[in-house]
Amino acid sequence: MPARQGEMEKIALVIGVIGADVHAIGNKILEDAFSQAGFKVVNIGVLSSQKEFIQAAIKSKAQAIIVSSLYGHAEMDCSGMRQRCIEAGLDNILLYIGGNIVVGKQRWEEVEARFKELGFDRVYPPGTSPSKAIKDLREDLKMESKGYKNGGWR
Ligand code: B12
Repeated sequence: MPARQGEMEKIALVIGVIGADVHAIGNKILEDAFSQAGFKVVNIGVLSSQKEFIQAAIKSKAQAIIVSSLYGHAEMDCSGMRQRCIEAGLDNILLYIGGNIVVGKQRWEEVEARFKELGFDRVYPPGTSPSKAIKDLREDLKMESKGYKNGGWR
């Protein structure tokens, strides 16, 4: 039986918390927020490796990987991730990251620049609402011009 049109056309996202990080609560909130915005959310949860993000993205044909990191070690955990995406054939996948991505307080412009250098398309400071990332996804994936009312059906 064919899937309903809306189900067929939902844009898939992979979300998760990278590295040895166990902070689980924000991850559940992000799952709810992206789901309610109409995206198909593949949540790989906490303690996720780069490989697990990439495999989930391949399997789900995701258009974006949304990385969370709360414990401050994101730079180490995300090193080489863009290159691994490319090697896995995910040439154009969007990479977003947010949470508390560095240890302590550092100048945000410098933090953002370092993560852009690592290949992230969007880098969010602590406390950023999921709605900001949803707005950016709509823009970066050109959803409006492609006729998407939200993450789901056209
Ligand atoms: C609860 C908590 C814990 C619990 C986690 C329980 C669990 N299973 O979830 C426990 C006790 C296990 C814990 C342990 C540790 N923690 Co802790 N923890 C917290 C605390 C108090 C709350 C986190 C939380 O749930 N917040 C509520 C949720 C809703 O918010 P959130 O996680 O920030 O997520 C939101 C946003 O960040 C954002 N977001 C997240 N990802 C993304 C991605 C994108 C793209 C976007 C747009 C937005 C976004 O949206 C989310 C939803 O609104 C914070 C302090 C704080 N007030 O935030 C410290 C905190 C995160 N922990 C911290 C630390 C240091 C640790 C430990 C290293 C402590 C230690 N020495 O052992 C360990 C690390 C353990 C590990 N391996 O991960 C630090 C991190 C410091 C840093 N990055 O510089 C914090 C900030 C405390 C502090 N001020 O020092 N912790």
